[in-house]
Amino acid sequence: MTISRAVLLVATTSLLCLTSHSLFAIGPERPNLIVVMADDLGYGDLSCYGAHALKTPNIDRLAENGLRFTNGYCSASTCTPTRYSFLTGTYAFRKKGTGIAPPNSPAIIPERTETIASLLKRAGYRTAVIGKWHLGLGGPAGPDWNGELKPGPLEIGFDTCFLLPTTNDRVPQVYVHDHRVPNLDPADPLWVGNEKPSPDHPTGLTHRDTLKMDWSHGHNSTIHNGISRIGFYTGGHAARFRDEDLADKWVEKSVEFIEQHQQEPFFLFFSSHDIHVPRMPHERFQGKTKLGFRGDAILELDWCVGQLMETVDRLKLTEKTLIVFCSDNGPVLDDGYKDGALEKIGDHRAAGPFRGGKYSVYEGGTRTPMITHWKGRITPGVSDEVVCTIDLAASLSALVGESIPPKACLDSYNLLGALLGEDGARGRDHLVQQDNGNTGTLAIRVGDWKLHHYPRKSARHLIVEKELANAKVPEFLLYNLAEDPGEKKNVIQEFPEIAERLKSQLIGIVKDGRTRPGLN
Ligand code: NG6
Ligand code: CA
Repeated sequence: MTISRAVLLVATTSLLCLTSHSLFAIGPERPNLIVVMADDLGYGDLSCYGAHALKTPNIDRLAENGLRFTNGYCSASTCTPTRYSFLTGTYAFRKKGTGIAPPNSPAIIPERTETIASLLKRAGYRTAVIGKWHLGLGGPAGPDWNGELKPGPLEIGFDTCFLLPTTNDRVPQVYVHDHRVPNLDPADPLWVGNEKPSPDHPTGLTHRDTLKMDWSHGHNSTIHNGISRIGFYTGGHAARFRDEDLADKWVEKSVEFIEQHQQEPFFLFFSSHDIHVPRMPHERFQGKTKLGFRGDAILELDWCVGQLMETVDRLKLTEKTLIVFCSDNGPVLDDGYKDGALEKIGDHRAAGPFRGGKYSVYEGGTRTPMITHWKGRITPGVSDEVVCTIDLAASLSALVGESIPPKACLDSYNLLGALLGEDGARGRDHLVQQDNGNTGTLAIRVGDWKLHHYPRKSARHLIVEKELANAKVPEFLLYNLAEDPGEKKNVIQEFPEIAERLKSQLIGIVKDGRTRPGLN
C-alpha cells in the first residue's frame, strides 16, 4: 500500500469513527429506554387487542403510534421466570430456583451477572427498576429486612431501585429503596417468616370476617390493610404501604427518575404490580369498569402508561425515547381472592383467542400484549413477527452498540429490526415457552407448529381448564397455530415427523445450554 493510500485509509476510517461516534453521542440511536412490564395481563385485556368491556386509551395511543405485535411473548407463564429471563437474557429453565419466589427468597440472580441493566449501564445509561421485583434479595440467608438488602438490583446493573420486593400478595407490604426499607422505625423491627409468630397473631383464618377482601385459596396468613397474604410478618408499621397507593408511587418515583436524567440516556424498567392479586386499585379507579377490580386495575395500569408518556412529552423526549410495553405472563381470574373477576367476566376474553393462561404453556400463558413506540423512528403499524421479552437484552444492547460477552444472555436474540418494524426484518424462527420453575413443562414453537412437553411429574400443570382437570395427560401434544390458534386439536397422530423434529429441536436446546446465535 502506498503512503498516500494509507493516509487516505486512516483519514477515512477516523472520519467514519468520528461520524458514528458523534451519531451515537447525540443522535437518535441512543434513545432513552422505558420497558413497562404489566403483571398477569392477558392478550385480550386491552382495547387495542380487541377488548370491548373496557377502554385503555393510553396504551391504545401507544399502539396506534407504535408497533403492536400479534406474536409477542413473555418466556414463562409465571412472574419470576419471565423476569429472570427478561433481565438475564437466558431461559429460566436453565437455572434451578427460578420458580415463583417466596417472601424470604435470597437474590436469584447472582451478583455481577450480566443483565440488560448492566449492559446498558456499561453503554453509559442511567438505569433504574421501579415497581415489582420478585427475584429475591440478599445473600444465601435471605433478606435482612432491617439492614442492608444486598445483593439485589444494584448488584446486577441498576443504579437505583424503588421496589415492591416480592409480590403484593406476599409479605411484607413495604417498599425497598436501593438497599433499605425506607421509613423503618428501629424500635419496630420487621420480622418475616413462614410460621405464625405467636398463637394470637391475627390471620385470614382467625379474623376472616374482618377482611375487606376475602381470600379463595391460599392467602390466609398475616393481615395487612384488611387483606390477608401469603406468609407472616410483624413490625415495620411505619414503613408499610397501602395497596391502593402503589401505582401512584411507581409513577411518582419514575417521573422523578426521568426528570433527573433527562439530559442523559436512561433505562427505566417500570415494573407494574397491576393487575396481580390482591387487585386493589386506587379508590379513583374502583368501580369504573363492569369487570370488577380486575378491570379497574387495568384502568390503573393504563393511567400509569399515560403518565409516563406525558412526562416524556413534557420533557420533549418523545422522539428520543423507545417505550416497550409487555406483560410477565398471561391472565388468571381467581388467583386466590374473591374480587369478582370470575363472576363479572361476561364475554370479556382475558387471553383473547388463546387457550389457557397464567401457569400454562398454552398460548394464553405466554402470548401477551407487546408494543414498541418510538416517535419518528418506528412506523406505526401491526407486526406478526415472533418476538419475546427475553430478546430485549440482546436487541437493546445492539441498539446502543454494546456487545454481549460470550457467556451472557444465552438465549437472547437480537431482533432489533423486527422490534423497530424495519422492512424485511424477521422475528424468531423458534421459541421455547415454560410454565413456572423447574417442572420441566416446556413448549416449543417453530413457525406455525407448537409442541407441548409434559414430563410425567408435572402433568398437573396442564390443569388450566376444568374439563382437563382429571384428564390423562399425554407426554407430548402438537398443534398448528395457523389453523388452530386456540390449540384445541392435538394433531400429533397426523404429523408424527413434525412432532419428532420439534422434539429433537427442544431436546437439543435444553442440552446445548444456549441458543444465542453467533457463538461457538
Ligand atoms: C401462587 C399464588 C398466586 C400468585 C402466584 C405468583 C396461591 C394459592 N397462589 O402460588 O396467588 O401469587 O403464586 O404469581 O398462593 S406471579 O405472577 O408473581 O408469578
Ligand atoms: Ca405475573
